[in-house]
Parts: sequence; C-alpha cells; structure tokens
Amino acid sequence: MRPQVPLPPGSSSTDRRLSVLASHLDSSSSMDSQNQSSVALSATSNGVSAFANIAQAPEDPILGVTVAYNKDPSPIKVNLGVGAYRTEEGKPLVLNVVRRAEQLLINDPSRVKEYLPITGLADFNKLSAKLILGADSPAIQENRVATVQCLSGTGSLRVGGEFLARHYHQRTIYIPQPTWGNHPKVFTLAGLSVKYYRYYDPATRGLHFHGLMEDLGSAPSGAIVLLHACAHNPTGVDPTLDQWNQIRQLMRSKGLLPFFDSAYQGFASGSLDADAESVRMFVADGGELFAAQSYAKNMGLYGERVGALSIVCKAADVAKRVESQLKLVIRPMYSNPPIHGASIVATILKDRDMYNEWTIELKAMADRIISMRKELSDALRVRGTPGDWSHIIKQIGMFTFTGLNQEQVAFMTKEYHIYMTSDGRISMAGLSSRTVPHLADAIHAAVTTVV
Ligand code: PLA
Repeated sequence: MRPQVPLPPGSSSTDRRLSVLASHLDSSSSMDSQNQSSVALSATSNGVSAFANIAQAPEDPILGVTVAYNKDPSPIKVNLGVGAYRTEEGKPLVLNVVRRAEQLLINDPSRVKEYLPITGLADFNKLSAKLILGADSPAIQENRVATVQCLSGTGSLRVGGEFLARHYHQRTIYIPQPTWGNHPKVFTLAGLSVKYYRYYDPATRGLHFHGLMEDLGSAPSGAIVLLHACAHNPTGVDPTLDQWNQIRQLMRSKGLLPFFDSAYQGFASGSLDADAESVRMFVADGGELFAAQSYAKNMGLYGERVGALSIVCKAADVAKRVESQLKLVIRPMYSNPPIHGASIVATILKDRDMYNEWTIELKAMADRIISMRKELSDALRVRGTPGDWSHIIKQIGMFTFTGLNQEQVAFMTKEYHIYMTSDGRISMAGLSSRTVPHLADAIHAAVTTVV
C-alpha cells in the first residue's frame, strides 16, 4: 500500500476519496496510470477511443481467482478461492427450502413486480432484525432499530459506511488486520478513513488479543470499529465469549461505535443463535451499533444479492430519523432494492416449518465444512507433512488460513491446479472427500519443496 498523496487546499471530497482509495488499491493501478487515464479521458476523438490509454485494472484478489480457474482446462482443477458452498459432488447448492419458497412465490398470482419502497420489503426487514438480534431483543421491542434491505452484505456495509460519513462525528473506521479484502475499499469509497487494529498473530495462528485491546484502547474516542460477528474472514479465528465481553467493555468505555459484519451467521457453529452472540451482547448493554447481514452463504442466495443493514439506536424517535436519512443515501445509489431474494427470505423466516427446514439444511452445510477440516488434517498427518496443522481443526467457518506463503500458493496452482487466494486462504466449503487427497498432496509438496 502506498502512502496517501497530500491534496492541495480546496480539494473536493471526491478528490479526497480517490486519493485515499488509491492508497488502498493494488500497485498495478498506481497514480501514474490514473493520470494517464485522465489524459486519455480528456483527449478528443479523431477515430481514436477516448479511453485508448486506459490502464488495465488488476483482477479482484478473490473473485479473480474464479476467473483464472475458469480459464484452466485441467480436469483436476479445484477452486478453493471464493467462499461458495459446494456439495460433496462439487456442485453449487440451492437449498430445498429455497426451492420450496420460490415455488410458492411463483404459484401466487397476487404477486407483482412493482418497485419496493426505498427501504425494501418491510416483512423482510423485521424478520432480518429478529434473526440477528434475537426474537426477544429489547431493541426490537422498544422500536429503536432502523433496518433497511440492501444489496447483500457488501451493499449493507456500503450504505452503513456512507450514512456514517454523512452523519457521524468520527470518520475513522478501524478494521481488523487482516480482514476481507473488500472492506477497506468499501469504506474508503463510502467516505470514511480506514485504519487497522491488530487481530491475528501468525506466530500462534490465533487471536492477537493483547494487540487488539491495545489498538482499540488507543483509538480516538468515538471511532468506528468493524467487527466480524463470527467466522472471521480470512483467519477463521474468533474471540471467545469472555474476550468479546472484554472488547465490549473497552469499546463502550471509550464510546467506540461497533459496526458488525455478519456474513456467516449459522455457518460457524451451525447455530444461528450461537453465531449472533457477539452482536446480541452489544445490544444487551443498551448501546448503539450497526449490523450488516448477508444471506449469501447461510441461505445460499449468493447471486440474489439479499442482505440488510440494521442500526440499533437508543430511542425510537432516533431510529425513525435515522431511517429517513438512510433513504437519502439509498435513493441516489440504486433507488430501491430487488424484490425476489428478499421475498424468498421473508417466506422462509415467517413460516415455522420452513424456518426449521432451513436450520437443518444450514447445519448440514456447517457440519460438512467441519468434516472437511478433519479430513484435511488427517490427510496431512498420514502424509507426515512437516509443521503443525492443528489450526485446520481449530479455525471456524468457511475458511482455513493455512499459513502457506504466496510462493507456495503459486506452486500449488501451477503444479496441482488448486486455486486459492494468495494470502493462503482456502475455502473449506469448496472441498469434498474426493478432492481432499489432491489438496493434501499439493500442500505436502508445497511445504517440502518451496521454502
Ligand atoms: N463480509 C465478509 C466478511 C465476507 O466474507 C463477504 C463475502 C461479504 C461481506 C460480502 O458478501 P455478499 O456481499 O456476497 O453478501 N466474501 C466472499 C465473497 C465469500 C467475496 O469476496 O465477495 C469471500 O470469498 O471472501
């Protein structure tokens, strides 16, 4: 990452955003290439494209892995890049309960395709808040939660970020080191300034609790703090409940504002309630918080782009005014959200039978991921692969943060056609009993031949 370029006085907020963003982007989209692009943009035609000199942007570090995978003709290739659930047969999964809900929706002649309100489907919003905060949440009972339907987890983070940039007195958001690669970009473009707090200790392959507490302890009062509600991406390392409580106490004592990213509720432990404990702990103390929810993974609705942003406020009238301002953020961004995915979620969440069926299917996905952890760790033991691999079992959620370095990852891709992100993260949800031996062979070869 390059240092931020100082801007002359009088620069616009767009200049500031772009400059900050440039410092977070990959080196291949350097300021030089941005300058070239603006020259190209201002050039007049003569048959030459106004974009003739535009720089080739790098692929996304996560979604670009799928692009490379798709180009590889090898029959033994495996995609462990993006966090997308696959069956034992390596196929994408549409949950049965989702198919059932879709049938109901299709067969209902009263359904139309009108625009939703700016805030989305009202039922969906209520049920989503209930899902993350708990059915008996005092915040819901006291009507002090503003919930808006957004474009999956990413859209919820972006809308929340932009709301904060407009209305909150502190523009700095602390995010964990490391974190999901899109976080710094989303928040920077939302108009916030991003700083990191220590989170992961490579030496122990566990939580850097001391560093985390020290960094949040020295954050300026009122700063925003991004927390992964469960199944931290990419490390698979979560605080214990006791550590969460200490984090909560410290944050409340300094007036730090929690912004939870909940992209994996139900995927960590298999229990929707257990995976929401961290968030609910922060609601129980009466304080304020933001929560971005995604149904991509836990309902397998990846491409439907369905999620929600909830802002828990201290009083009902505040929540009402907050909601009115969220509408002003959303309207010029995408006007209003799509109807289909939210209707599926609402159909499932409001019907006891379907809800139960969902929890069973969700648990089956979480269990399959956990069994992949065991199989991979056994396979490495059988091969006598050097090193301590116990973290494969200990880590939680969709990913294992293997500790493999960039060269080892490149070797595995080149020699074994295994696709994963260059930070050594593998999606356990993309593995199957069939592909575990191949992955174990690749890891063994990588650690024994690439130093
Ligand atoms: N937050 C975290 C922590 C995530 O890991 C992801 C997705 C999101 C938010 C956004 O999800 P959504 O917008 O699709 O709801 N991370 C994935 C996919 C699974 C991605 O990078 O887009 C990943 O492979 O890391």
